[in-house]
Amino acid sequence: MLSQEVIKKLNDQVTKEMFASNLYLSMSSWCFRNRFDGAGQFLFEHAGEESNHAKKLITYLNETDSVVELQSVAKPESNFKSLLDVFEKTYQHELSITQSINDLVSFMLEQKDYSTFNFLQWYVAEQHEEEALFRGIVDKIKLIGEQSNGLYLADQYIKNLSGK
Ligand code: OFO
Repeated sequence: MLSQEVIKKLNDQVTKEMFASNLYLSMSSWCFRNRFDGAGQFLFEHAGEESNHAKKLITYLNETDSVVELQSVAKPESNFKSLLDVFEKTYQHELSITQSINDLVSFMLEQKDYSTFNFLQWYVAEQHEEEALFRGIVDKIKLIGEQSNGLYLADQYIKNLSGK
């Protein structure tokens, strides 16, 4: 049995994961519009992962007989300055999600809710991987350069990360 405060916080995290999913779908479409098909495909798949993160939380809430209250999700931005801008924003977004997960973890410890604390460890590990993944892409775009040839190579590099 989860406390009402824990249920509220987990529901809020569902909204954040759904926002991330929509944000990455929006970024994916910007990439396709700008002929970065590799990045578009990568972000499209990643949006699916974010939606799975939300579903995993919903399943946990259902398993604990808690009320799932879906909230409205804010409109993500749809215009970006460049491929680098897109991935710098994904990286910043992942940092904000990490902060949110860390806050949840601290809260569960304070509350002595060890079951939810344990459940959240999966998200802690996931955030570590995602931060490294997106920071790696930002670094690679900078390294390859933003000239037209460089951008093509960066797009191919990102394409090969699909599914990671
Ligand atoms: Fe990209 O992170 Fe969800 O949790």
